[in-house]
Amino acid sequence: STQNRVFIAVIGAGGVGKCFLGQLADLAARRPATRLSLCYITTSKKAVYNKDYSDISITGALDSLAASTQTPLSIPAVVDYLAAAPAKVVLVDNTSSQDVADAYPLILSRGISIVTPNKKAFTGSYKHWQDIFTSATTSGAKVYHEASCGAGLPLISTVKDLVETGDQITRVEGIFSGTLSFLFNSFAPANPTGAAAGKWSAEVSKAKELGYTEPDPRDDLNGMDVARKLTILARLAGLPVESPTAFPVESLIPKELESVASGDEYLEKLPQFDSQMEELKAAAEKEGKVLRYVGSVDVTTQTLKVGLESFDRSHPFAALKGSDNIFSFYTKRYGSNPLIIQGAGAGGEVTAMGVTSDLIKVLSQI
Ligand code: NHO
Repeated sequence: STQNRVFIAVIGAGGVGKCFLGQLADLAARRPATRLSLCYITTSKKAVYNKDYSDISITGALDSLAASTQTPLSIPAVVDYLAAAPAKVVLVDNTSSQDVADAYPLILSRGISIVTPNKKAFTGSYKHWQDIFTSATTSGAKVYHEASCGAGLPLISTVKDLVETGDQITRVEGIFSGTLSFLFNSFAPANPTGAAAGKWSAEVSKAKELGYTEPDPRDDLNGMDVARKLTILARLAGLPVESPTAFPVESLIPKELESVASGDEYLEKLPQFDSQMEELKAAAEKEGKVLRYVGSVDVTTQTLKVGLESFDRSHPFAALKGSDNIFSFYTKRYGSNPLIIQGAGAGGEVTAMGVTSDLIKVLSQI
């Protein structure tokens, strides 16, 4: 019978995608009542699929991909292939592709559900945001994107629960970037211990060596990743934010280095500008505070901003460790003591967990 069979299509098998496949294999083993049939898997170069929809082994999927001579289908062809499958389909978008994100309204309108950590679809125009959710409502397909903000931390589900139970979110603020969290926790620790903090440029190089930053660290330091995540939370809290560039975002890249050709050249020249960040750090210290890179949305005044702020050493934002994220939700019900969510906000396994938990939600609804 096809009753308890669900087809899974996976686009993207990089850092997050590989971890997701491990979690999917585990889920399939623990959930014998549903047959999770992997029917399509692709990277940007190679694909594996069978025209008769016969199962691709989940545990062998990466090896099959490596050995495959099939190339990816075009997006319209994938949509046709999946829409014709003989049972419900969930598409897992583990890419950061704009092309895939642009196709969400089409994919959903054909009855294919989507789970994804990809921020692009939810940070385009407000009209694209509306098209996504309207298409889903009309066709009955589901769309979940928990890991598009704060990796596996339950942020999006929490915002939805607050809104749907009739609470009013008045303000959200947080440390949205794993990379920037790490940088300020090391550069300006609330409780310095032992080794002195390095210069700003040395901490940026260290973050890159540890694999926290994007290949070009400027992609983290320009604040756009934070602006995208803030846009998503603000829209869920009820604000029709037009785009992640529609509000002030403070870039941490010195003007002189904005247009240097490569990330390597940026890192090479960054020490010449260390005094800028030292001065900001010293000014905060004079008031007994530490610098943190924060995103905030005031729902009441419809004000969004992303940038540096100073916090008392006893503030929860000051005491963060490693590359953790933290988010405070001020609401009518919670009053002046916010609901706080904190923990790892980057990394393959925790991001994949957000995707897998979304898949479990979809499986219970389709
Ligand atoms: P990779 O490792 O580059 O893998 C991308 C895969 O997609 C590759 O297999 C590539 O071949 C495939 N691909 C790309 N375009 C394609 C196309 N058009 N068709 C088919 N395949 C295509 O990327 P990741 O690291 O695995 O990331 C995947 C997605 O998860 C991205 O959208 C990313 O933004 C999102 N994500 C990742 C993380 C993380 O920690 N790695 C997080 C959240 C979401 O919370 C995390 C975070 O924000 C980290 C952030 N940098 C921070 O806070 O510092």
